[in-house]
Amino acid sequence: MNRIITLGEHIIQTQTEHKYATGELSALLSALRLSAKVVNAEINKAGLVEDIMGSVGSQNVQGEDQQKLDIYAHRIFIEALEMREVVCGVASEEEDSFIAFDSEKSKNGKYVVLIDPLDGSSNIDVNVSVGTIFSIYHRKSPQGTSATLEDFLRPGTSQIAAGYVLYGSSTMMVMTTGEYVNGYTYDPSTGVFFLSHPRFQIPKTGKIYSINEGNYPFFDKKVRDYIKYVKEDDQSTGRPYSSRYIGSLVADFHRNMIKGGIYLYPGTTFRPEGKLRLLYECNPMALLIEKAGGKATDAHQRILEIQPRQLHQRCPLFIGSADMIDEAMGFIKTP
Ligand code: P6P
Repeated sequence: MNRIITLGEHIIQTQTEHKYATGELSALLSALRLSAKVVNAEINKAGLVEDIMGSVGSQNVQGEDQQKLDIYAHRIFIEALEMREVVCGVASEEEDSFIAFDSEKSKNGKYVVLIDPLDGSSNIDVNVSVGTIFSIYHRKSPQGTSATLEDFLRPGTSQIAAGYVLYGSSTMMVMTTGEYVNGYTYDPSTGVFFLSHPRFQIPKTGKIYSINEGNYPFFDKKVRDYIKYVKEDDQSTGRPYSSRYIGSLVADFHRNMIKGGIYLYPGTTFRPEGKLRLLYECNPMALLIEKAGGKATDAHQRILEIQPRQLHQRCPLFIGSADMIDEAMGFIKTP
């Protein structure tokens, strides 16, 4: 029988391979692991406990209705990260500005975290999978001082770790802290994440495309030409492809990681920059996909090379199997 490795053991095992590891990143990842378990328990009660369903009547900086569980998840992750005192600050989708932790120990923390605490949360009321997405950097500002905006406005190539939690038919944590992407499946009977997908690789190609075709009239002609192409009847190239769109980035991304596929959230005439946020959605997913052998682009450059200007800036996202991205960029690439 294969030795079962828990997430905690695997963090220690992979971290001790780094000769300068001090255990602080392990403590940070442990805070994310704990928060994922707590949020998972609450999500699984949605529908049973009236007061956690629906929206709170406020909107986040994106102008999106904040769901009760959005705020709950945000609070759980922020508090867990602050408690560990290895992070000097956090930027969250649910807060207009970044949060600089003010304890002396936190100010000495080496890391900053950017997070979408509950992505796809509008799906909770209809029992569809949702997720948490996180991105971790070494701070730029000197230890012993408060976090600054420059700690967060970083290209994705500088991430030292990134990952997501998928609260789905089973709850999984998928992350990279170095060379590989590893997937861990949660066992609710023991309250433990176990390594289930070591050294995750996305298939080089696939036959699934994920896009909200309801926006078709508002896409650039290049995107519309690509969508027409994937729907043509040409068995020699395996077309038409299958359309799969859950409306939850983490769920669509995870399915494509396993089966191969492409996820597209292009710009539109009413929102040329697209909907997804660069820092805590596109960058972490782009790091994961490249480490897993796939590609991620805004149709002009690698997502990871975009130099951020604002905390909540959006960017178009084309992400998935390398050959499918290349095929799509044959239609969509912009100079
Ligand atoms: P649309 C959820 O709000 C999200 O940020 C992603 O998780 C998801 O892929 C996308 O937006 C869905 O957007 O416009 O298709 O409803």
